[in-house]
Amino acid sequence: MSHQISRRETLRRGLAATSLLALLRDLPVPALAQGDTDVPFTDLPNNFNPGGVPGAATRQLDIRKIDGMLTPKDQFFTTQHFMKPVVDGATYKLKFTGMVNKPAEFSLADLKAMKSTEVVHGFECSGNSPRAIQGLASCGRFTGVRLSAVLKQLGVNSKAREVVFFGADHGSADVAFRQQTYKLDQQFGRSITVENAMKPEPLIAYAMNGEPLTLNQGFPVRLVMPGWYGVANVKWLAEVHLQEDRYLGNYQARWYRTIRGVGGTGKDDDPETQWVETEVTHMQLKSVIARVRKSGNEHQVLGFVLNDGTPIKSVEVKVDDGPWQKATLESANSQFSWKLFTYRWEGATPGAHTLVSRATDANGVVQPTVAELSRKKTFLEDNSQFPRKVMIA
Ligand SMILES: Nc1nc2c(c(=O)[nH]1)N[C@H]1C(S)=C(S)[C@@H](COP(=O)(O)O)O[C@H]1N2
Ligand SMILES: [Mo]
Repeated sequence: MSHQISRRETLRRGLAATSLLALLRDLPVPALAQGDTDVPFTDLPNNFNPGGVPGAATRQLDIRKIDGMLTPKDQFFTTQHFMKPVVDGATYKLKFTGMVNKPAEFSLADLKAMKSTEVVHGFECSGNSPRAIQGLASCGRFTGVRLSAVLKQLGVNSKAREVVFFGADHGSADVAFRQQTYKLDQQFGRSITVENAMKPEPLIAYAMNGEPLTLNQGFPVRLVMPGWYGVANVKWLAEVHLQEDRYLGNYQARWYRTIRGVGGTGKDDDPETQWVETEVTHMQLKSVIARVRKSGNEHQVLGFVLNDGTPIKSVEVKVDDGPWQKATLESANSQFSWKLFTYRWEGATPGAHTLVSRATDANGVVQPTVAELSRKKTFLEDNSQFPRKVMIA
């Protein structure tokens, strides 16, 4: 944690008792001044958010409300495949099974007694897109135990290659085998390689933004995979199972894959085109303009970047047919947070305008345009540039 962030933390804690906190929450974004107004987007509805209905099946974040690094728990996006399981924290046990030298069970108290680590983790559902007004994304500060520390403590059999994470949730789902589709009860499960499990990032998390996880967030315990798409972050974590074979569960092998055309013409039956199928793992580089604010005679554009944790080289904003202009990355950003950026839009003239952003990472990867992404068949991992229309009064 940088000196700056810990200073912010101190400040935040010091203010905790005052009503100022709501305004200053984690502070990365210039605070709203009196008389500031939001410039409405004219391309997509401005009332899309189903609202913070407690216990609702899914919830999108209204990205126009982003005003700080951390998304409050009652706004944090949420989605899942089945009914949310209500787990009793008092009797909860997290099981480690399969190819560990010492299979074990941990209560919530056991986990909380172990050395804790924090990570600010911004992530999106791999199905997030313009259609969802990019509202299947949020950022939280998660607290938990390093998965690698627990695995080292239990000892991993040298033949183990996969670590499978099962949620407590299950339900009936279509499971396809060749021409046959079965309706089978499925427990939600995802896997990663032992190599990835031994990295320092994966966290067995029991808190977000300093409070216990909510039901939506996977109470009492979830896996946190910084830099990975939402689906890898298994909620209501019940069992961690180590095995030698690849895990081929429905939500690992079939539901979360991407098909892209490489070479040739890209026509479906073109023998020169190679159709490459990949798993949904790390987040693809994406930037999104979330809100536009009018402050006096100036306009301020605010947005966020999501990616796999590679440092960001630049974020640029383009107004209408103008040149790409550098946006400013906020100092509170960290490796796995979403990266907030602002852009001062000077000389905005009355009338309709189009704004779009693009991110470039330190490896030279540039966020693609819609056209550049057209060779991706399946809808997941849509990280295309997202133009927005606004009307300046
Ligand atoms: N147990 C369980 N974990 C799950 C899921 C699920 O259906 N069951 N859905 C995944 C998907 S697809 C996403 S996008 C994220 C959403 O996390 P959130 O609700 O905390 O935003 O949870 C992931 N973890
Ligand atoms: Mo998702």
